[in-house]
Amino acid sequence: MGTGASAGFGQAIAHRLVADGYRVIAAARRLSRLETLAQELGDALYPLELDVTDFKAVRALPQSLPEDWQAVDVLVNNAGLALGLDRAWQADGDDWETMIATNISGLVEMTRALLPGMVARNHGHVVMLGSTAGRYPYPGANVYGSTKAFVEHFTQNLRSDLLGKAVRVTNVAPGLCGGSEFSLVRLRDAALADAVYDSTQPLQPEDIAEAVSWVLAQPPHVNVNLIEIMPLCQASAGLAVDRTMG
Ligand code: 8X3
Repeated sequence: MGTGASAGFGQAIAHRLVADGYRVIAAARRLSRLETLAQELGDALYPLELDVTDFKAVRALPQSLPEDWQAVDVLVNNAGLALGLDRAWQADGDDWETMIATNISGLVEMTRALLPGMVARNHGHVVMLGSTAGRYPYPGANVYGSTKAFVEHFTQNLRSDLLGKAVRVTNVAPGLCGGSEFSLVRLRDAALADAVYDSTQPLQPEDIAEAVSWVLAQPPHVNVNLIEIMPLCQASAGLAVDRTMG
């Protein structure tokens, strides 16, 4: 099952995993987009209208699914968003709460809902979509980056809890990635969103899907804890020094 599957990474991951032979539950808020995906991908894809911040609906999983879709082996926690690039003292509190609700609470509730079945079957894999923003701070990332740092640490804490079980957990942490609604959602302006990728060759959702596919395809004794991916045109460029206060 993958969340946020109606666009961007989630849609590319759904395509890739169906091509890999998985039956995929594609979950997202926008059912009509999922139905279009189902038309493309056929019976291997089950479209599920789901808002990961609707904790009642999430907690009803997997029993609320049709019986032959209930034994979920793989959860791809992809649903997430960034809102705004304002400095912390100017940022919108509602934006912060929305990011926390989706990127943290939605992700942990999805995990809590599907993990018991994986543990009972002693078989499963939870893949998180983290971010380089959870590893390297930058101005304006404040709460977004911190939600992704939570994702990374939650992944490693799950690994601790799951030691001795055949259930794997991985954090896939991409950097600059185009081809999705990420920057449009964040900046709420098409021109500003386009400018993020100006004169770059960013990652594409298919690159992320390739990483998820590879992680899942590793032999059962291998757990990939973390994959960090940046486009060649991006690097961590060191710490900033202010020279106006000296
Ligand atoms: C997306 C990467 O650099 O826009 O999580 O924060 S970045």
